[in-house]
Amino acid sequence: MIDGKKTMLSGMQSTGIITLGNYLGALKNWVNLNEEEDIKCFYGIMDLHSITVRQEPANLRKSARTLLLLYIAAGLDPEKNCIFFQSHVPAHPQLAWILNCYTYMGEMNRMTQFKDKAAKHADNINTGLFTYPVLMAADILLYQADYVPVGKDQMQHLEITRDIANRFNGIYGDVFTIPEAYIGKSGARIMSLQDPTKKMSKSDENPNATISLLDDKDTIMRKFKKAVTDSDGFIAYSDDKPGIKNLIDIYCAVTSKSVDEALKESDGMGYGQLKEMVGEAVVAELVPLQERFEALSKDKEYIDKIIKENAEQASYYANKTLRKVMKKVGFTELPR
Ligand code: AQP
Repeated sequence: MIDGKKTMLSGMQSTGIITLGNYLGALKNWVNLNEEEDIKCFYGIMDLHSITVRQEPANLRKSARTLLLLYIAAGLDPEKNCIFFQSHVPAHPQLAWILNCYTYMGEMNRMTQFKDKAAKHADNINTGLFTYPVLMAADILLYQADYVPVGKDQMQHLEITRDIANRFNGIYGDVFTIPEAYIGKSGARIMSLQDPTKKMSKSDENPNATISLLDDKDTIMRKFKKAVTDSDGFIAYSDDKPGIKNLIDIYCAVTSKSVDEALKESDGMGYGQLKEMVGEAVVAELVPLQERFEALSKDKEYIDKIIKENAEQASYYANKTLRKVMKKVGFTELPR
């Protein structure tokens, strides 16, 4: 709770350009929250999380700024919401260190995302990758978040955040708000266009598997044309047909139509026509966003101002919580 409003925190890692999956599963839902006057929203550009995987410095810098621009171009209002770079608020790693000391190895060992990510980056299984759920807990708890919008894949992280917060509160009194999952209107889970049994991920090495938010019209249409489907030759919405199901899910998430409506519209179509219909809907959604992105890219002064003001705002709230935590733990206050 901040200034009498419930608070919400979310964010994305700034690692490459975000995908249609990140957009439909998260960002588009956040934009809908603009309307909720009684929720104060914090959105992080989670660059500290990005370095759990080796990053080229210039790319990391560029990805982080691009992500900020995409947040705004998609419709997040930076005057109303606090949109900040995680690395600009040192309270994040400071609280994460403290919380590390209140988190058990056994708990971390149970994190399925660590297993997945470790398998993906077998040459660099660093301790940051292992403990990043604790940094995520710090991200959430610093802003006393009441809500965290989560997909199924993130539920385990919210659970551990709640466990750590409850443990800490149990020792020191009510320091942290215990966050709850916020279930948005559409919880679309978008799958890879090349392997529809796997989620669409910005780090996928096959560029045809993902739609990047900055892909141009021809690239989007070409990628949909190449999307893997099946050899049945008929359109149905079923788990047995993950490629077709994914195309329909994308269409519904982009147009806000129901599955029934999508099936009616695609009645009698071949797979090629369905892919074209979905591709065109995605283009219609992304082109205006890309135009806003282009315009924002040219306004360095405005973006710099947003970065600075929001870093100050985020730090103000985060430091308030951190000071309380440090006092409770027993650290010596700096004499004034
Ligand atoms: N395919 C997806 N469908 C729906 N939602 C998705 N999200 C990610 N992929 C899909 C949601 O996007 C938000 C930001 O995710 P993140 O950047 O913190 O990390 P992630 O979940 O690991 O996303 P990626 O794209 O798979 O990143 P990489 O490849 O870097 O690991 C989250 O809310 C997530 O649920």
